[in-house]
Amino acid sequence: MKRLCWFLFFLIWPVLALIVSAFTPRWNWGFPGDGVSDSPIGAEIDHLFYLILIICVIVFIGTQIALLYAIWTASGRPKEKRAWHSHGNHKLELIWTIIPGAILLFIAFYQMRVWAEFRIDSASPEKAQTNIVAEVSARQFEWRIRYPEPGKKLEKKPQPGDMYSVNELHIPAGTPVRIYLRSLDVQHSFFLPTLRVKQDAVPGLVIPVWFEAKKPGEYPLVCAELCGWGHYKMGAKLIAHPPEEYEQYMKKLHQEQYDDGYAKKK
Ligand SMILES: [Cu+2]
Repeated sequence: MKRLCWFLFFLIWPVLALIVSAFTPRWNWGFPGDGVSDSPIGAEIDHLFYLILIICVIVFIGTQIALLYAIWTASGRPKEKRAWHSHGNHKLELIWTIIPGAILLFIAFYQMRVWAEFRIDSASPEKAQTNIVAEVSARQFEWRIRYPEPGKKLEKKPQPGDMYSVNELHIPAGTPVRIYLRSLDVQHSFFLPTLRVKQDAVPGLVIPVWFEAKKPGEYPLVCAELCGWGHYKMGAKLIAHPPEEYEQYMKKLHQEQYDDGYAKKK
């Protein structure tokens, strides 16, 4: 009876894993938003995620079955004969080193094209290299954004006429854009979950990141690195405007931060 109870207890998990992996993608439980239609690399990132998920499920079920087999067969034997010692078995050591190594190598090569598209200039869309819309500086615990003056290019150093905002990143929709990502203190992570974009912000580095919001709308921007007690406060917004509206918004922002302020001071 005891043997059956343990057997059933360990049997529940692989069965649950199978049910969860088979049904949740269809119910859209797994991913936030619709990465496929929101972002140009969304479908490929999701595909990689599912591939790794399938490999993990197969390995998990395989190890659980081995465990069930061991419980079932060993528990009927006398105590001193229950365990089987494999120490020093070179064949086994080779098998369980080569198989995981081969799986990791396969994943490493399989994802190279997507990684290059996201991280390497020559493989990313041309527009993503030139359309630099803002500098995003992470700090405990907010996102500070710097935009160039309308009609000017963003320089790496702040310029007179630059515009600033906090926790709101405005971009034009339907076109690849690039930001310069920095951190002013500790390590943060720039994460647009619905667009499947994640990049660490590292102190001392200026990291270019490109992405595209295919449709206008509001998308969550969060920090994905536990960066201190107020990490939870780094919930911000990415706002993708239709292109004409974006131009107007930038002009309005410039007016608010320069012309109006200047007029009021006078
Ligand atoms: Cu953070």
